[in-house]
Amino acid sequence: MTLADVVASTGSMIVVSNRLPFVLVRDKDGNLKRKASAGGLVTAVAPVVINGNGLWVGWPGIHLNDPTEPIPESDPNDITPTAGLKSDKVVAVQMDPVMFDSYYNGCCNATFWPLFHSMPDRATFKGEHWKSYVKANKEFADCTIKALESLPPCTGNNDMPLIWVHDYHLMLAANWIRQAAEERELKCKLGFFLHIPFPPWDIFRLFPWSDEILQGMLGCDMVGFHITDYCLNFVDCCQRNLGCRVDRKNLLVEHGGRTVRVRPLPIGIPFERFVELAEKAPRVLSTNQKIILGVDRLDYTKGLVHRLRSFEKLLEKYPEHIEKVSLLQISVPSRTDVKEYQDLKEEMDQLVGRINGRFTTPNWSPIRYIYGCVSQDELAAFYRDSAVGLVTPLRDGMNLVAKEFVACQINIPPGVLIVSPFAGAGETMHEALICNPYEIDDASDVIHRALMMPEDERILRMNYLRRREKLNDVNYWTKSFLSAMGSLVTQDEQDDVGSVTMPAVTLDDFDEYLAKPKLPRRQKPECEGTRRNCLIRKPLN
Ligand code: ADQ
Repeated sequence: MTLADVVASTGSMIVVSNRLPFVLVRDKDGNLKRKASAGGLVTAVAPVVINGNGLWVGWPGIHLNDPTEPIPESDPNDITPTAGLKSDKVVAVQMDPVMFDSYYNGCCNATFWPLFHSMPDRATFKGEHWKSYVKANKEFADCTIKALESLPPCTGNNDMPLIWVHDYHLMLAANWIRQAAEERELKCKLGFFLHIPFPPWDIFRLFPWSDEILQGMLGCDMVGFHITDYCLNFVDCCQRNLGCRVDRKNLLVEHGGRTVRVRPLPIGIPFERFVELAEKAPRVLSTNQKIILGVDRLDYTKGLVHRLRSFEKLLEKYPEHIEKVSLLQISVPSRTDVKEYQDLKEEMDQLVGRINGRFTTPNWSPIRYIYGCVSQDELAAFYRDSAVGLVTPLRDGMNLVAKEFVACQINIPPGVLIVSPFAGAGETMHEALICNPYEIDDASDVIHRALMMPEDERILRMNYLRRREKLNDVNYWTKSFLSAMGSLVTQDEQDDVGSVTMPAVTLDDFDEYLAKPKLPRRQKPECEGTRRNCLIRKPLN
């Protein structure tokens, strides 16, 4: 890769998310080990973090009795406030476990998750959870300020550090980061991205502290959502809750003497990585039956019960599919210590049993149900070899499974994607068949149509879907974020977001970067070349 191919942020990036891009786990001897996470977010922002010599702030996935406990491969004499991580690139947030539980399981998952998915009946509103949420966000804000202080001082607007706060766990942090940065005369730009839907005003206002949430988010210079609908909901709430002056057409909100940009930034997937996986993955399914595939976290927003009922209706209404078609549902366990999720598992187990009991023949079972995590190879093989991808959440910010399914559809003729209009993916993947998960009868007709679709129509639809996802992949998403922040450096003023490429960074590269040992306070890094073509900062270490 040449310098000219590379794009970077104009300043260092600090990513702030509930979780660090790895978890700390204890091995059988009780020693701490780091285990990398392979999520899309990590793949997307890793190149920008590395190129800008940036940092990551987040919870390391474990509560340490002694937050200074070193991990074995580090220098035990080096006591730092990074929970033993000893890295210059990571700020690990540590909290009292009871407070963390109240913030994370209480406010984030029992209040914001259902409320923002427009399921207010499932939401609980407790003052003590809210207090913990406020405290936790303050803690994240303090750690982010420490991270900001550790960066070399910036010289002007062009190399201002960029702080990127993620998701519904941290909707208050930005305002405190801004205030503390101003007090310390530290310059920075602040951006926020919400991975789940932003609800309409009549739902949002049910939350007793909704004003505070908006004020927290408006601490940013730019607030991003997956789709325009969520942006408009947010703008509407700012106007109606806080009385802000807003511009709906240009998605702008005036607050505290500043203008905050609101932008739709639909997330993508590492498309080429999924194509490669699909090309290499050995066949896992040995069957002549057509497979309808569902892949989800076991969560009530994903519409799994409705999906099973639609499949049952399909077998009732269209018995020609009996012994010819199976539903393969892969559900990854999620929030297993929460009663609602345990109840959902129980309901799914019973429903699978009942439908299988009703339709199974000596040579065939209608539903194959895997409750667990599958490897990326296996997942790619399932996506590739299925006739129908069934993505029918009741509500979903985007839904990456729909995108991964089309990336892996490399066989000719390809399969068919069915997607819910209540997922962000349903808004953007126009050539998929749209299916309202609440209309069980209608949904069974859509599945039948997908199973019977002629080859040429399947090819046409899948070609369009794949082309779009390839163009709008996860790197495009990161570049769009940088561009929306005014922090995208390109070779040429004429370059648009799509025409610049990101350097490929493997998870191992990123893991190694994050493990870099703590050094004395850094000086300003040297740049290669003049400001105009100073695309990569030369790391000091
Ligand atoms: P999630 O609610 O987790 O994400 P989704 O976008 O579907 O939902 O991502 C799930 C990921 O988990 C996919 O990458 C998928 O491959 C993986 N996965 C699911 N089941 C699996 C299994 N059994 N084994 C292995 N892997 C499995 C939140 C929001 C979404 C939004 C994303 C990204 O709720 O709406 O799309 O963030 O912004």
